[in-house]
Amino acid sequence: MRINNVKKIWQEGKPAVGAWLSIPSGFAAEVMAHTGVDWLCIDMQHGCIDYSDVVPMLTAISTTSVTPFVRVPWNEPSVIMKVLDAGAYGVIVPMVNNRAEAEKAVAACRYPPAGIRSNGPNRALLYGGADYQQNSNYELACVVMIETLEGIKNMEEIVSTPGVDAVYIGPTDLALCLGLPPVMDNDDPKHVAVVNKVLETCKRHNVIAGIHTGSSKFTQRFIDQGFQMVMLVADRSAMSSFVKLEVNRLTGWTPAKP
Ligand code: 3PY
Ligand code: MG
Repeated sequence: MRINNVKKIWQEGKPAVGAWLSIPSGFAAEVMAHTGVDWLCIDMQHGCIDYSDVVPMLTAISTTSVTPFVRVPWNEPSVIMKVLDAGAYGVIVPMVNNRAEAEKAVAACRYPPAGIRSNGPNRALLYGGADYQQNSNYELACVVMIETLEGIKNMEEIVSTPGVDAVYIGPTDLALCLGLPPVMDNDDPKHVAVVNKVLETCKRHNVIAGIHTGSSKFTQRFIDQGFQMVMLVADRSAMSSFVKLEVNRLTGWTPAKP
């Protein structure tokens, strides 16, 4: 089976830097796959993306060695299984609150007897290779998100759930549940304290710590701290901020009002 490059990076103790896809386009995914990032995540939770968009996006990413992840809309086994069947090498599961929910996510990613995944890896077999079913329980990454008050309270039991490869922080949902504005790159001491606690808990349990950012400044900070799954930039914001920057460089012309 094709190896999971991100898991290899993790095993070497290095950070894997990724980017985020919310635009439903195979071509946009391919462009993002040629930028030097280790992984891409197709966001079915908040991106404008359905399953029929996910498949050509995975196909486009697989023209490169970038590792494809999908964030599923919810902790729903049928959706987790379908994105894995389409060739995702990892799933990111939002808003995981406790051990039972973490176990549910893990079970959907693994074939029996380790889990409950149903057999039918149609595109995954082409991408992963003929021995996919024998090795996918090991190669595929199950990443659960901590970003709710209940998740914070149950951090220890979520992080230590067998089969959880990484725990990923959603900074804006985390901020909201702490009673703060939904700021991505967040310096509020209450926010920083939880982020540090997730990192410390992951380190203690030998689980990869991950976090979403909105800038290279915060990506660098989290890499330096020891996070090994860090999201650097999203397609929508990259497109929008670069074009705005160029628009605002011009003189003798007034930008149009959207
Ligand atoms: C959050 O900020 O809550 C996220 O889930 C990032 O995508
Ligand atoms: Mg979130």
